[in-house]
Amino acid sequence: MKRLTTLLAAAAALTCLLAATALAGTTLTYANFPPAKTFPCIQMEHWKAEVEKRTGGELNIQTFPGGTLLGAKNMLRGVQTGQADIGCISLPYYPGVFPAMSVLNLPVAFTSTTVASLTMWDLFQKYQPAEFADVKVLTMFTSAPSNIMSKTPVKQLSDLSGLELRASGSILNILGALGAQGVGMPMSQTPEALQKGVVKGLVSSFDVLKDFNFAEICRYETITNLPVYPFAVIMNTARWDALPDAVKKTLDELGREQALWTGRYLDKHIDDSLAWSKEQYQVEVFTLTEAEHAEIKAKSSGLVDEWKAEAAKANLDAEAILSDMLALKAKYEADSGN
Ligand code: 3IO
Repeated sequence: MKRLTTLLAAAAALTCLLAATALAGTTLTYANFPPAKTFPCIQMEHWKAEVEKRTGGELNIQTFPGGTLLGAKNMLRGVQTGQADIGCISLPYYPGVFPAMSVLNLPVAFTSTTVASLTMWDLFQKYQPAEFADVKVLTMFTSAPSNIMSKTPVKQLSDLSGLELRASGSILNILGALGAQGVGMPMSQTPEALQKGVVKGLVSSFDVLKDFNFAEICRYETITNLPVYPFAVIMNTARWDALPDAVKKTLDELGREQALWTGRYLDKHIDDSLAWSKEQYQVEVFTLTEAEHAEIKAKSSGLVDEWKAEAAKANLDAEAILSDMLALKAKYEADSGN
């Protein structure tokens, strides 16, 4: 009898718990690889707040910054298999996996994160490339154009000779062509690599000077306007399919808005970060001559052909994707209000 009472009590408790869960709606996990104050996590928290507000609490998001649920390299697989419901990936960490959208990583001289992020979103909507077929894409955005942050001054291109710099994707090839020693690794491993001296600097956007405190160790910054890093926020397909239609609609409506919000946030934050670094650590900023920019361009041009060849192998219309990207870039550059 005592056993039966215990069993009934347990059953009642379970029923209450299930009812409470139903009332509170669905909770999805969202994994991210870099620390909480970096821009991929700032945009994650903004998205979470918008989603919870717009669905009236029907959908809740539990965020995991700093690789606490999935790291930079197992993010894609972790979302595909459902270890996390949602994850944020930097596409250059997956060479060969995203032949279409890696076009955003080419040296085409983006000057604004907002322009690059909206260009990426529109291009994805137009082509819906097969490389994302087994996940649901919630939003896309890019980092700001990449520059050199280093422990020793890079005042001119010849200072790059043999210099070990952390990067990912196409920037590694560009560094090689310029005589530097590109070292490929995710951003989340870079603090340790800089500390240990495995690398003497990195090539990324200036937000990281403040958000990772890289300004302390990398006192020299060189404006190079190298490619942006494209990102995607992806969701497990089965979890997406299980969402109510109204929730799906809300999330779909947020896709472009989130790309725009993130672009604007980062463009502004780049300026804040550089100003903070000058004040806090008196970092020096070097600019290159026009001839040096021309040299970078000339030595990077082969990358576009390499990308085209890779895209063609994946049965993509490379010429169309590239020209559409450049047209979108020009359109958004002309439209300052975006
Ligand atoms: C980046 C990645 C993680 C956190 C902050 C960041 N700012 C710019 C980037 C881009 C980058 O270097 C990368 O590896 O994705």
